[in-house]
Amino acid sequence: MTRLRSEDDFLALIDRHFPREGDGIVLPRGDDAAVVACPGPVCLTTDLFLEDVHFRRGYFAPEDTGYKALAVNISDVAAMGCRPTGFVLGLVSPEDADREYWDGVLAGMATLAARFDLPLAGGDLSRGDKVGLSVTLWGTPGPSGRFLTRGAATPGDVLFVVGDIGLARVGLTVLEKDGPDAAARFPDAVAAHLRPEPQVAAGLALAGLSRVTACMDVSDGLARDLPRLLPPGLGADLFLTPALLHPEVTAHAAGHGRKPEKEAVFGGEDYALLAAVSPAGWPEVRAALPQAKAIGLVAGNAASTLNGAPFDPRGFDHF
Ligand code: TPS
Repeated sequence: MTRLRSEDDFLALIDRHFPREGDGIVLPRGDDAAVVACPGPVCLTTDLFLEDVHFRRGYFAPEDTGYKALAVNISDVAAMGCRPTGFVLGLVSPEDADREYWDGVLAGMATLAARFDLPLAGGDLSRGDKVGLSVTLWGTPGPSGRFLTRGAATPGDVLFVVGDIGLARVGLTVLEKDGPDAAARFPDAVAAHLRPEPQVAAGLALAGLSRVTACMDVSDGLARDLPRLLPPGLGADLFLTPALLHPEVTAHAAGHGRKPEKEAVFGGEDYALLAAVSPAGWPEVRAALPQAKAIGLVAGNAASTLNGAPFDPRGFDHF
């Protein structure tokens, strides 16, 4: 175990993983505040990633920790139909998180940042009782100039997802039970939990389709997030067949005597996109994104159904 001796020591480690120069960086890291170029309106998001609230050191490799802290923020920008363009980073380190630990965290984060050509514009460090990462990320719209928002769906719109729902929650459940060994039996679920893939290309494509009425990323589970997508007073009729679900979701549900569609909607941390499109626009969505899966229709009243039966939205809540 090599201790990080000082703040300067930590900053030097960050410099080893993240170049100071980058697209949009007007003043490289090191001054009191960052100076970045904004070509026009940007979307801005922030998400905390805290030990024992959002992850456990027992089964998150340091590289996975850095990756996911950034990925969940990129997912928010993707859900706005934007591409991520830069970020700042706050880190909290307890005494027992050594240089090797942070080297891994920063390496995992830097790999993802490099994939999206994302410069690190600045940040802050502190000692604390547990590991904590705070990422603030901004992004710019694609060629359409449009930000994809929530709240503009209308009755009859097709609801669809891009990405797996319920899979990451299965990953969390098996990791909490079996630790890292869970990957042997549920490899995709564990990967979905540790390393969610932010749907940037899909979000940009959807922003270019004018018949897409609303979009968000699913972080608290479909049941809890769906009401947040829809305008007040509207519900949804969801139709979820096992064919729409990942085989590891159906297998896990079967092993616990649960219905697979319930396992899927009461999940969490999917970081899939959930969106609505007018019926005439659904073929365009399918053509642009063959992986998009229709899961239901926006209903004219607030009562939602799942495979024909009424269901109460609920999911994960920190409070
Ligand atoms: C140790 N969990 C944490 S955050 C979240 C969920 C479902 C949803 C989005 O959160 N306990 C541990 N690890 C976990 N991953 C969870 C519980 C589950 P936010 O609203 O902060 O974006």
